[in-house]
Amino acid sequence: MIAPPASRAEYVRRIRDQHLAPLWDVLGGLVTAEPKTVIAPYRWRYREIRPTLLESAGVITAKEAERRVLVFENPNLPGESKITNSLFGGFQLIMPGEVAPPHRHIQAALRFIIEGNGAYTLVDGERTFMKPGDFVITPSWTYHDHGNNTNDPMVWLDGLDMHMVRLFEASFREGWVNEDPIEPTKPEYDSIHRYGANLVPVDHKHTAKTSPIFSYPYDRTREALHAMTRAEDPSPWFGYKMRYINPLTGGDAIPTMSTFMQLLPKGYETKPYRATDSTVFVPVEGTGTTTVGNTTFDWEPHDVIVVPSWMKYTHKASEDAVIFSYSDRGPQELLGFWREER
Ligand code: GTQ
Repeated sequence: MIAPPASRAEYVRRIRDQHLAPLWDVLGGLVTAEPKTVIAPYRWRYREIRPTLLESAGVITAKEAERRVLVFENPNLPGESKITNSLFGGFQLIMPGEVAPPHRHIQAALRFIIEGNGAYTLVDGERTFMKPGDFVITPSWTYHDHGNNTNDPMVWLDGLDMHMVRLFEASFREGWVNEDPIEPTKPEYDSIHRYGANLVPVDHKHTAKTSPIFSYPYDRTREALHAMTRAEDPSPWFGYKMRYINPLTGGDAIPTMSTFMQLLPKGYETKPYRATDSTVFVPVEGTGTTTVGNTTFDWEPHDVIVVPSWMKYTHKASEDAVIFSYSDRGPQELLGFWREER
């Protein structure tokens, strides 16, 4: 028999030397009865941050920066490059004549186009030209660069799954042979022509986890939403809401991040809703308000709003509004974590 310790506190102090700790002191904080979020609800106003973003062009070139991005830092997590606990968000700026040099990484990226018209991102040898409202993907481990041959600055939202990759300590990154732009090896829009017409090349073997389509242009998304408004009543919780999918699997376009676009008719107010996926909303058209807990944010196009996990929220549209959003719902669903309450 081992003699009982002098006290619990003495015991706990002693086991620390063996790199052991008592679960009974931390269990309540680890296995909570409901989701506890560290994320603050927040809203960035594009009107306020746009001058700051454009100013960055005078601070550093896209080439020097590799990616000239202003990172959205959740106010509760300064210095962590997190817009939510699992997601990265930032606004990337490419000025006329600039190229952001080629590289590839395990981290997948989504691009949601904010401002400018006609700069390109090249993914896997294929150039996609970007317009506001387009949703563009960069699958894991595909070489990509971005270039702007237009006369205007180009701005898009970057969403990356880098904090999930970091959690698993699974990051790899490689530069291209040099910093020059990659020469396209495929025709422009090849992927959307090949896979975006409810057709698939007969010999295609689907092995990639990510959508074979690199660009989901806004005009098609918008048309789909408006068609829904003519066919049915809005959902009390979402208005008219669509999820971007990989047409070969029916799953998310990017397996680690879910992406959505929704339409709220003028005057429409959604009923309180919450889910375990902290979500980033980016209005594209219209104005309105989002209430999260007891905070109400008014918004207009290109603002960025964060709604934390399991906090009740409602959206209200003052005019017909279209809102893009992204979250970690997909990976939560795959792992069996995701829940919602209507
Ligand atoms: O465009 O490849 O916002 O690698 C952060 C890391 C964008 C990109 C970001 C990146 C990129």
